[in-house]
Amino acid sequence: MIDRDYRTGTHAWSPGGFQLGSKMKIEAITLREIRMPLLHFFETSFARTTERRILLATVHCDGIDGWGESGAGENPFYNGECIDTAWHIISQYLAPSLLGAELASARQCRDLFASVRANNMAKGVLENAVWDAEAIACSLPLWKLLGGTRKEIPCGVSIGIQDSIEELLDKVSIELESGYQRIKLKVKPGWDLEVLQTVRDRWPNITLSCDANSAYQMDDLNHLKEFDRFRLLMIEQPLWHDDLFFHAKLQAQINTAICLDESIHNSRDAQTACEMRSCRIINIKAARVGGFSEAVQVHDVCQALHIPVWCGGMLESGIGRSHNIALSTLPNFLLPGDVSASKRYWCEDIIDPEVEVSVRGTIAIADKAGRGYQLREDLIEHLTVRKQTFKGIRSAVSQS
Ligand code: OSB
Ligand code: MG
Repeated sequence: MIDRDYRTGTHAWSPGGFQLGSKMKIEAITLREIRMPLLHFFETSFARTTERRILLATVHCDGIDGWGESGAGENPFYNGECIDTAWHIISQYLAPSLLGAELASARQCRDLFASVRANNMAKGVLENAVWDAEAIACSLPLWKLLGGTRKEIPCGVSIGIQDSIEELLDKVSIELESGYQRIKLKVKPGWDLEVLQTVRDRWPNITLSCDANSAYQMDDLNHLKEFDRFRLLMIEQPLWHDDLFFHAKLQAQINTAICLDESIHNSRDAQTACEMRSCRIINIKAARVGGFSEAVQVHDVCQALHIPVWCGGMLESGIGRSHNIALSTLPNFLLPGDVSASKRYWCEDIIDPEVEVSVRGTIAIADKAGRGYQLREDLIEHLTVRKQTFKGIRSAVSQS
């Protein structure tokens, strides 16, 4: 059992742990950008994405390579970060702080990065790469190192805005046939009530939710009240990306549970949102909160306050996807996550095996050490358009 105290961040027992006195020395860090075209465009209230530009980081320590994926988008539209800001912050600030460090646990990354404000996705990709390495060094599955308990996780899908309702209905029906346990529809003004009504009429009993990515304002209160008739599991982030106060006002006036995504950057935000009743559900993305350590703390705060959580996604490649799966094994991940099969997004994923979802809409958790999925390094190399290795303090040894 792991006994976490979320107020102090201390652990009574560090799972796995290194042998007494042994530490991981961060000898070098490699950043790379890979490009992966999506099989189908993904449209939210803020943008349509057709090709991902993905930032991957590798930490090289004691002969072990740990990998992380940033989650940052191509543009600063979901939050204030994007791949290019993350690259800048890592190369100028975070990599120099981490290089040469001797760490007893990946949790120590937070202290090393504390002088840099915000930029959670830049911090998270490095911290998660260190967790990835730590799991291998401890010969433990990453999910066990994080404190996970599930051997199987429930999966949902997030379906973007389509060019027509007919195309959306086709997509929903394919995902339901695949077994997914929850359908989430992206909504925005003009793509909401009619769409939800059509889907609800056709499938009266499915678990349905929606995600507005901050597309509404308090002036839309009467409009948002109309969502109640669709018996949604939740409405995700209806209002401003940086708001807690007005979400609490809104939650008091609608029946549908609000789930917060963009507004939650750390465990204090989670506690504030829960205590203010800004939401009844929280979506956790390790990327958005700056890595696994904070993600676990958000989980623990919500668990203590009886707020269920689920794992969000950022159209990740197999590395981020495998990390999301590991996180989803923690006990308070009570609702199906946006953690779905590789083949929904990619013609080929960069991990082997690819992530597969059973006909019951679940992913089985591997008992292997580390992330549980091998990397296809040749494919990663082939997809790489930019790469930089940092070794020693502030010296970039190679750039291509
Ligand atoms: O709000 O959850 C979101 C993708 C990009 C940016 C924000 C979001 C999303 C998704 C996709 O909903 C989830 C997935 O990876 O399938
Ligand atoms: Mg969301």
